[in-house]
Amino acid sequence: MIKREIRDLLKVYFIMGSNNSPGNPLETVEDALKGGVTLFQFREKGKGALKGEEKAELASNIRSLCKEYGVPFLVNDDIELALALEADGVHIGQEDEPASIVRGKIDGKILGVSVHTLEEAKKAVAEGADYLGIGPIYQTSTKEDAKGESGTILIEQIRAAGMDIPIVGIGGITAANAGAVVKAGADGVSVITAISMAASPLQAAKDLGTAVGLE
Ligand code: 3NM
Repeated sequence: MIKREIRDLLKVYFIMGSNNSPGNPLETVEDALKGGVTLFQFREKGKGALKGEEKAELASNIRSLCKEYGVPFLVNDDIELALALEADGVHIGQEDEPASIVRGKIDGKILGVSVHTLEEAKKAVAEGADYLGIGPIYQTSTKEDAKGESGTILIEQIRAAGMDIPIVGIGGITAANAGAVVKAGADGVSVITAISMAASPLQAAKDLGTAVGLE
């Protein structure tokens, strides 16, 4: 996939697992898809997360929904699940399998890598990342082991270093602060709470689209 397309996919990037949704997770995801999210990541982690068959079944149902709405579907960490579901890609963190190994396993699919320093960013690019996830930009309580909020400094450093890799910001992002993340040099924003916990995930997705300048 060419960089231009990935940049567009990152604009309103919705991440969710069953424990992020107060109601039926499939209904939440469908509402968000109707609201125009541009990319979806299945992230089944943390307290009460589903495992085994239940996890695979939910992932498969969401995968089908995303197909229906023409939105690419990524899986967090679980490469085997991603391959089994013919997902469009995988997102990994620094504590997961090295990007270079994952790249070899998912030839042709999208590879996203979370980075926290300029060095990690350079390494991820060299190892074949298609985009970088940078966060937490703002305070978040969604990820149990999240680092302290760092603002947009790293995004600015990466751009100042002349790197044009697609970037998405994450952590505590809402329609109110998403514009600042894009202004700092990100191509888009990824959110859990701002959509999954919204009274209307559809409206929340639309509002984020407007905030990042989506036509
Ligand atoms: N990764 P919310 S922060 C999944 O900093 C995740 O890498 C982060 O959830 C990182 O939009 C985060 O609810 C949680 O703040 C984002």
